[in-house]
Formats: sequence, structure tokens, C-alpha cells
Amino acid sequence: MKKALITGITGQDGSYLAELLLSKGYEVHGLIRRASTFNTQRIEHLYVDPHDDDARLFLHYGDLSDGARLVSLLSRIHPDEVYNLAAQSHVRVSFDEPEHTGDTTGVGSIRMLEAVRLAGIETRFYQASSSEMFGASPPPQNEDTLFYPRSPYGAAKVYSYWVTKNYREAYGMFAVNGILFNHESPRRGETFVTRKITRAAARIKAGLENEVWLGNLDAIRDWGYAAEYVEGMWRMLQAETPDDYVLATGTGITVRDFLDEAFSRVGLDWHDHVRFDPRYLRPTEVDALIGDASKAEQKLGWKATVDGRALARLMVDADLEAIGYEGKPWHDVVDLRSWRAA
Ligand code: NAP
Ligand code: F7E
Repeated sequence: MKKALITGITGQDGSYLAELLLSKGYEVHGLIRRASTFNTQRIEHLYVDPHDDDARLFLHYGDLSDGARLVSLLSRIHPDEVYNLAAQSHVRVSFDEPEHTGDTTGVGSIRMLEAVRLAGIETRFYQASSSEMFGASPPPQNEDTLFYPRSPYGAAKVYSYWVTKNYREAYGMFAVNGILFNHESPRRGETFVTRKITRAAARIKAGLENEVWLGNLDAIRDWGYAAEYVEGMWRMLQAETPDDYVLATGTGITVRDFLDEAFSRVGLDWHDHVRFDPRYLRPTEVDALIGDASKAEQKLGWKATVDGRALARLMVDADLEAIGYEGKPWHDVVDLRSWRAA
């Protein structure tokens, strides 16, 4: 049985990746942060009491700021594959907490790489690199596009990208960068723009609120579906030789387009509900990210099938359903047949 260690297992991608690896028969270990409240909602459905014989998911307290702990965990677990997904991942927040972002999203990666090296184990290493590294470089962006980060987050990811490449060259480690464009899902954090919009559309439709405050609506993003992207991560670590790959849909739409799609799904006009708040603007914005994932298609056989508009519909549907689960039957507030048929 193969063993994998996932940092960031409680996040959006970590939860889909854990699901995928368990379905492939892996024993999965996850690094979680100690918090005063439960932070494992996204993986609760996967959890089996570790005392049960069939338990294959094991969680360990740890933090990317604590290098000694990472070394001891890696020495003990001996994973065949490590997926380094943990990060302070919010671009706007990285302007408020630049030092913390540098420590987690940047230096945290070299702590993981050093932990692998010092533990002296043979393991394949995946680094969660980001299209934010391209920043101001115009689209379409691929593996050869110049990095021009526009935020402390983007700059920290560039550092992580290069140290991953360096450990591959310096120590012969099987270490790869997945350069992933935006990918979303019903499990996306509520403060990222897609989820903020789809959650608002559902709640406004349900009469739970009436407006949502947003920043720049002109930015273009290449939004794909997270569940498909974790398959691409796994394929990168199954390749014969280590290499870096872009994962993207190849289609870009604006935040405005995403709003159109999400609100029309529930028969609303977003112009009646969206307000502008300059707090959500960034000191430097990334205007347009549209990826060219042809290398991943040719070499890994990976291709995205869900684009930004389909994603908006899928996420609104899930947010409507979630309101139902909270106790308010959503078929009371939405005409089931009309939006299912749409
Ligand atoms: P996410 O939902 O924000 O999850 C981040 C994870 O990192 C959470 O599990 C979080 O734990 C953990 N974490 C944060 N700081 C940590 C620390 N100091 N020590 C240990 N764990 C820590 O992010 P995501 O969307 O799943 O993205 C996964 C990775 O891909 C991130 O590195 C992100 O930067 C990168 N990425 C994401 C996208 C995207 O569009 N989603 C695109 C490109 C790259 P808590 O649950 O305790 O907060
Ligand atoms: O913003 C604009 C905002 O925060 C998208 C992370 O996963 O993808 C993500 O970073 C766009 C930006 O994602 C609001 O200005 C308008 O232009 O959803 P976001 P992001 O910054 O693209 C990359 C690839 C990552 O690696 C990151 O980890 O939407 N926008 N109004 C807003 N954004 C937010 N969050 N909130 C607003 O109210």
C-alpha cells in the first residue's frame, strides 16, 4: 500500500486529494494545525476512527513554521509521496500579513524539502505552485512564461517554485511544481470571489440577505474545478521523470461574467444586489490569467472539462442545497424545476 503525506489536508484541495488517494488504495497522512475549534469539516466524511482496522487516514498536528516537527513526522511516516499544499493562500490577505505569508507560503516549502532531505527518505514531492507567479505577464501563460508576481503571496510562491526546482537539481529529488490556475468548488473558502458570489446568490434568493460587497469586477481568471485538478497533481507524481506543469482550462472570464452566470442561475439580476467596497481592491492587481495546459495534456493526458461558467452553476446549486441542509427547505424558496432545467 502506497503512503502519502498531505500538508493542507483541511483545505479545499487537500480534501479532494485525500478523497482521490484513498479511492486509489493509499494510506493517507495529513498535517493539521492545532486550533481552538474543529477545522476538519472538509475531511470529516473521510475520517475513520484510527483504532479501526480499516482506518487509512491519519492526522498529525504540525505547522509549516515548525521545521523540527516536520523532520520527525517525515522520519516516522516514510511517505512515498508528499503533497505540499499548505499555505496562507489568500492574495488580498498577503498584503495585510506579508511576513506571515512569506514564512508559510515561501519558507514553509523549504522546511518541507529540508525535512525530506534530512529524514533521508526516498519520496516524490509535489509543490503547489500558482498562476499568481505570472502576475503581470500577459496571457496565455505556460511553463515558459516569465514570472512577474504582483503580491507578497505571488512572490512567496515564486520562492517555493525555485527551491523545489533547486532540490530536484541539487539532490536529485523527484520534486515537481504544479502551476495551477484558479480552481474552485463548493468547498472553496467563503472569502474567495467565486464562493463569495455563489453563496451570496443562493442566500439572496432565499431571502437571507440582500446584497454583497465586492471589489474589482474586471479581473479575468481561468477558473476550473478543483476535483479535476487534484487528479493532475497525482499524475505529475506518477510520471517517469520529474517536471513542472501548468493546469488550466484555457478559458478566461471576468468576475462580472461569473456574477452574470451565478445570479441568472437563480433568476436574479446581480446589478440589483452587488455593492462596491474599495477594501476588496488590491494595491497591485493581476489583470488577466489564462493558462495554456497543453504540456499536461500531451505528457500526462490531463484535460479540464469544467469551465468557469459551468463551475458557477455547479457552485450555486451546491450553495442552494447547503441552505436546505441548514434547515430551510430550499425548494420552498426556489422553483426546483426551473433552475434544474436551465
Ligand atoms: P486553502 O483552502 O486555503 O487551504 C490551505 C491549507 O493550508 C489549509 O489546510 C490550512 O490549514 C493550511 N495551512 C495554512 N497555513 C498553514 C501552516 N502554517 N502550517 C500548516 N498548514 C497550514 O487552499 P487551497 O485552495 O486548497 O489551495 C491549496 C494550495 O494550492 C495552496 O498552497 C494554494 O496557495 C495553492 N494554490 C491554490 C489555487 C486555487 O485556485 N485554489 C491555485 C494555485 C495554487 P487550516 O485549515 O488550519 O487553515
Ligand atoms: O480573487 C477579484 C480580485 O481572491 C479573484 C487563490 O486561490 O487563485 C486565487 O487567488 C479576483 C481578483 O482569487 C473580490 O481582485 C473582486 O482579481 O478569488 P480571489 P485570486 O486572487 O485569483 C490563485 C491562482 C491562487 O494561487 C490563490 O491561492 O476577484 N475580486 N471582488 C475579489 N476577490 C475577493 N477575494 N473578494 C472580493 O470581494
